[in-house]
Amino acid sequence: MKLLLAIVFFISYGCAVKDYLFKTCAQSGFCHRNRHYAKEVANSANFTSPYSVNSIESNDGVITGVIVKDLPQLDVNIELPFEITIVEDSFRFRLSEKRDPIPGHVNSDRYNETEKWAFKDQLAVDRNVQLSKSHHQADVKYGNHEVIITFHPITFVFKYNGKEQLRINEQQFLNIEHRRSEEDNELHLLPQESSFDMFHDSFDDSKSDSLPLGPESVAVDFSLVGFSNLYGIPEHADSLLLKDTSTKEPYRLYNVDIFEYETDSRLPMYGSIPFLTATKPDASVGIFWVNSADSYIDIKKDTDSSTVHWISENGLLDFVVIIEDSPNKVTQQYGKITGFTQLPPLFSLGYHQCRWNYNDQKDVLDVHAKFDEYEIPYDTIWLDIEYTDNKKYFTWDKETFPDPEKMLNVLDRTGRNLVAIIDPHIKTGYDVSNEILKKNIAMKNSANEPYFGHCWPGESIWIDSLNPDCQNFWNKKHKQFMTPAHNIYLWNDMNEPSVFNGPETSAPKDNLFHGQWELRSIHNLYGLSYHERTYNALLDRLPSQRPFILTRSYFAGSQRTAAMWTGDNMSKWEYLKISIPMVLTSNVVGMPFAGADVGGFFGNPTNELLTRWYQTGIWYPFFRAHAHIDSRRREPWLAGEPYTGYIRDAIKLRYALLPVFYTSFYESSINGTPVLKPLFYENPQNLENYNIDDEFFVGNSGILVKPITSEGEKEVQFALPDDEVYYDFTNGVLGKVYKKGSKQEVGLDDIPILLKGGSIIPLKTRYRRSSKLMKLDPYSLIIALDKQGKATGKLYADDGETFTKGVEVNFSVDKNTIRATVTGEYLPIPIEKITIVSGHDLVTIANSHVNINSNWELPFEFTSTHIDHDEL
Ligand SMILES: *[C@@H]1O[C@H](CO)[C@@H](O)[C@H](O)[C@H]1NC(C)=O
Ligand SMILES: *[C@@H]1O[C@H](CO)[C@@H](O)[C@H](O)[C@H]1NC(C)=O
Ligand SMILES: *[C@@H]1O[C@H](CO)[C@@H](O)[C@H](O)[C@H]1NC(C)=O
Ligand SMILES: CC(=O)N[C@H]1CO[C@H](CO)[C@@H](O)[C@@H]1O
Repeated sequence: MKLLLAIVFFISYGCAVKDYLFKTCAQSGFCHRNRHYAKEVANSANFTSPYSVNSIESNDGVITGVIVKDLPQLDVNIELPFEITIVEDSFRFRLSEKRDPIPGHVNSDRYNETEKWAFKDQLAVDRNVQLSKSHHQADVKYGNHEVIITFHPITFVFKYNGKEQLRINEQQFLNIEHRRSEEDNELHLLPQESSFDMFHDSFDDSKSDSLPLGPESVAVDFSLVGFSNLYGIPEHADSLLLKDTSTKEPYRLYNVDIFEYETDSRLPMYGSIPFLTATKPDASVGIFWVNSADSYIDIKKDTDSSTVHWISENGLLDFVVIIEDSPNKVTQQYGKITGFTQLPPLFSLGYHQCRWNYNDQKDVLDVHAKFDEYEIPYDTIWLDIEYTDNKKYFTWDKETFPDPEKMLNVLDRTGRNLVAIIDPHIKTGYDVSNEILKKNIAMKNSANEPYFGHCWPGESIWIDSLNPDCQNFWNKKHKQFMTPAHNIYLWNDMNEPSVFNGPETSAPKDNLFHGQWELRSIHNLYGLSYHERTYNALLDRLPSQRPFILTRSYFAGSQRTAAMWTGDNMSKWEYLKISIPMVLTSNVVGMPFAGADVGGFFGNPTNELLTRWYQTGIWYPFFRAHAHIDSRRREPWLAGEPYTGYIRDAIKLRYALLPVFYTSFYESSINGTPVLKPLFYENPQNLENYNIDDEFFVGNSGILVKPITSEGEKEVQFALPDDEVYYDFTNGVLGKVYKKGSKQEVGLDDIPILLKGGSIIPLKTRYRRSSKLMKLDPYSLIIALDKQGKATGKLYADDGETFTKGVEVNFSVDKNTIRATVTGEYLPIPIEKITIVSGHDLVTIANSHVNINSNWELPFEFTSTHIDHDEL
């Protein structure tokens, strides 16, 4: 969020700028050591790995065994027990370390609860897995999959449909840094190992982050056979396609409040999802690294394959390998493990108006009224930290917000909502923090005393949201603060956690949480644990209402309960451009409810940039404008004509497309389909699609978009993912067939869109002030026939608010007949207009006044030709 203030804060405390630079791999003990190890192993001709499989057996579908780490200079073997299970049809390997407890307060086990947060509730375990073994190897078979495990040196070779797809530890980078004392350390080192920063973190001595458990990292390599296109592992301000890092910094996953960064960067950001995918025309793989500690990922690409070296600071060596036919199926399998996105309440797919800050109640209601005056729909207005009494969450500033209930009621009259911010840092010295201390549910320092740090309110404590005991308290606080309004929702910011005076802008890694686990082990899932507590609190308050929460920090599994945005961007063209691959990446890894601040957070966009950002932002699954406190006001009407008109048109187009977005989210909530979908998902056969990240589809709707993201752009040229016919659909208006390779002229009012032949899309085109007021509006159908004269499409509709399932309608057209098949129940689906286009004809069946409430058919004929066509 608000980094300028943070900078001022640091400077006023006399710290140098370099204090808040982030660790590079070379400066980070465990990354440094593992890169060093990999290099030495790769360069030594006679390297013999110390690891071997000592035993393996199968018991009721669960395969267990022990890997031994044998150090010849020691008399001891380090025992590393492992388990292999087939979860939701995918292969999971989980390895731990047998350790003797260390006296003292720290939990000395390896952290093994990442799965409790990342996975959905109940995973299906396939008990039909078959194990056969000989002296040197074992063979694991499940479905069309086979894994050959060689005992020494250890390798796993994965075959799918008889073809080799993935090899694990082929490079022998497997490294499990076992428990040892500092005194004995020399004896425990292999010649290939470095002992850099094993017992002391030298990065920032002033912040004195201790390493009470010494070295504990886990690492291994994955060779992807025949794959050179890799995706995922957000969050980074980088392209959709992952890059080779042999001569660069590795990708880092460590949730931080980053504020100095460049695009084209592997630096860590606010969230992390340790899921990497790779695709080629006949197969796709996914690697889900189940670890919530600080992690680095090195990628090396060769002409026809890639190697991934994954390194985490501690925890288990725990990963799931997914191998399927297509990228869609990989995303789906991942969702079967971590859960699919919640279907968001309908309002949250509308337009969100935010800035830091709307100053008072009157300001909020003025902005609210201006939307109607300018006939611009919106659903939600947001309050940043200044609404509180001196940054004390769960309070209102009584002077500026004397009657929040009245304000909420005014918003409610036109179906509008409020989102207020509540962060995990709690100011010291008022009843909320006093109660947290009394109940012993605060994050602790390494001495197991409550940790005090600095954040927006000044001195603060942090709620330990890993502690189950905090839930009742959190429920109670939310109930008190939010009652009785039903149109208020929440924003969870700064939950990396961001700590102004901590190392790397976060808390010290030796801080302690429930179960005596170090922050080091759980760091990347703290944000998830926090927004899940908030989600549960909202459900506790209103059990039948779907909650809406925006979170800045997130982890694998966050999609179940929250939306994310890409943090604090700059009002510059390059940030508009990079927002598309960032949101696409989030969709590839199962977190579709994502967006970037429209307009950019810092600075003042030109009117052209602001207009283009709205025209792009309407496609973000999460569509919110936001601005820094020092940025000039930029609500849509302030730009003036012609810009305000263009922005209004863009927002109205988003509202017309709400049925498409809602249906796409519905599909995503049952099978993980991306809402913003990269072209290679639509057609993995065409290799040209693999590197396109400035174009995308909206779910499976057939809507293909290429936003304008550079200044002064006058024309646009689409890349087409396949040989189907595509119709021009600029600004949502159906036009001619788009001629492959042609350049179209675009004005500042134009949003370039194509509609794929074979699609049927439902729209709601009447202007209303909010999505809630559109509830009973009739639909229009747009039908674009494919080369065979056929089309299909989907609509999902429900009350938009509760958990009651609604109606699913499958539309199809064949042989000049429109058909609808209906499952489920909701209000009838009224249709007022149907437009059908084929390569040669366009017919509009206006005023069709159909009410679909059960299966339905309508024959049609092409009567009028409105379109002047180029050849197909
Ligand atoms: C391995 O090779 C290195 C030189 O590359 C040599 O110094 C070392 O003694 C060799 N070790 C073994 C076990 O043969
Ligand atoms: C973690 O390890 C502890 C101790 O071995 C065990 O009791 C617990 O069930 C494990 N938790 C998970 C999620 O595996
Ligand atoms: C709609 O189509 C999907 C496949 O796209 C199918 O799974 C579903 O059963 C269909 N529903 C109806 C009501 O025909
Ligand atoms: C979409 C977008 O522009 N995101 C940027 C927002 O700002 C953060 C830095 O604060 C960048 O990292 C993102 O790339």
